[in-house]
Amino acid sequence: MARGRLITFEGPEGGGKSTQAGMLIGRLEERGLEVVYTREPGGTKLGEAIRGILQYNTAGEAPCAESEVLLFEASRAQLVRQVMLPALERGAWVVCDRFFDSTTAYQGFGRGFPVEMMETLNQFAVGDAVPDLTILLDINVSLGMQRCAKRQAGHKQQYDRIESEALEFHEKVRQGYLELARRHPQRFRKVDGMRDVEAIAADVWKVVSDVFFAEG
Ligand code: T5A
Repeated sequence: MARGRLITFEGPEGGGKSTQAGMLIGRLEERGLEVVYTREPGGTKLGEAIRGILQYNTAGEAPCAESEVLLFEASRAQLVRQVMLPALERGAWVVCDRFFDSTTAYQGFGRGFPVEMMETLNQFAVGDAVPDLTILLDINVSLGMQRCAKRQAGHKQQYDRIESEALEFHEKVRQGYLELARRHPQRFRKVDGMRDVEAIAADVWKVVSDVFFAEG
């Protein structure tokens, strides 16, 4: 059985990653593929517990910036061993809502930790589980945050700890993603996330088709 494929969605807040991941999975399943959806932080019992700590301080206090990095990596290491590698090895495709590029963008470019250090930690956490394709849903920060605000109002929720960061932080994250896409053109494809859902989904499908299903 051929190893499956790993596709990750990345980008600033509110870019539509979860929406587009769901739509892509539908299309892949229509082709008869087994698809596993997962997300970061989370995707395992340990990872979901860490998600609570990172987003809503469920340990009773906020992690310091260094702990934040290591908690994201711990969640990731567990997800890779418990979910991703077994799925890929049995030939399933894995669609992951955020992966290690989020640490490089948020904790590296956003918080200001050295990007090379984040990449070393990412590599330790994932081993050879490197995405075959990373779709960067690019969105300007104010539109992304407007979408998040609308969703929060609908669910009567508060922003989580990282969403609550200043716009300047989120702008650094966005610029960090654009830099990563420039540095890794063979793996990254940038899609404009500022349009309607169907137009974005059409572009996402075109990218996936070109990368994996092109004739010849
Ligand atoms: N983080 C994560 C790090 O700092 N380091 C790391 O290493 C990792 C892995 C995770 C947080 O952790 C940080 C990043 C995040 O701050 P999360 O709850 O998983 O938090 O949230 P995100 O992944 O950031 O997801 P978002 O909340 O930003 O949303 P999505 O998934 O990008 O967008 P989606 O699909 O949920 O859509 C958001 C809203 O917009 C609407 C949707 O209906 C929804 O209400 N929408 C659109 N509206 C108009 N037009 C469109 N095209 C739309 N698409 C979606």
